[in-house]
Amino acid sequence: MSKAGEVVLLDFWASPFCLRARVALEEKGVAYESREENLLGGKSDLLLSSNPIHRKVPVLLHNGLPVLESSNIVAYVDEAWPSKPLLPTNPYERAQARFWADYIDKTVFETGKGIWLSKGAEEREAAVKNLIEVVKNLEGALGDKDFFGGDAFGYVDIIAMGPASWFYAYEEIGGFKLEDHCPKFSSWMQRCLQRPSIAKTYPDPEKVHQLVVKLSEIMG
Ligand code: GS8
Repeated sequence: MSKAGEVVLLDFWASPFCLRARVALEEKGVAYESREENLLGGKSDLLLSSNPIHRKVPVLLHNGLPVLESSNIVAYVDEAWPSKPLLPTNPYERAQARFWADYIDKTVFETGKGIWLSKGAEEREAAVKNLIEVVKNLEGALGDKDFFGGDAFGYVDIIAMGPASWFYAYEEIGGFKLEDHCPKFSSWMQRCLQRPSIAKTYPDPEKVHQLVVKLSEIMG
């Protein structure tokens, strides 16, 4: 056991939210055990007892204490293992980072859902347009920087890479290429994909695509 104690992640391979937790732990070099949850077939008692309100993954258990909600987990990991900070130290920059994380949380996954739950070409095109609008706003925040935080990969990059891991599925289902509309965001994604913390934890885009198609059949 490491000095920091036992770290367990209640995980799901394709979850954009679990990806955030895995990347944060990898960035900090924290040894952890990933326990894969069976979200469709039956959640573990540990998941239900540690997240009785939402009953969702990810749950980070640090010495048995549950930390909930992916953005909160990333911020917790940053505080509990303070070397190589993910959030900026300047209060204004921290507020900006939290603003964009909140914007991403409120928009990207839901807007993407509009694509895979759309019925017919018209609805699908409108949903694609909505997602592109959201990503264009993110491109505005990125500006000409390499990462959302500037030169260094940080908090907002982790938050944004979560839902971005489903973009290949959205492109396949929505019949568009994000790169054609948001080239800066696409380059940022490519840069992030080269980071060892992401390369090690990122789900296979084609498998995610197959899962999203299955989900759209179940939920559509
Ligand atoms: C969302 C977690 C979530 O939706 C966070 O952690 O940021 N706001 C939360 N988790 C999903 C898996 S990913 O789509 C989940 O656990 N779903 C199970 C269920 O809804 O029963």
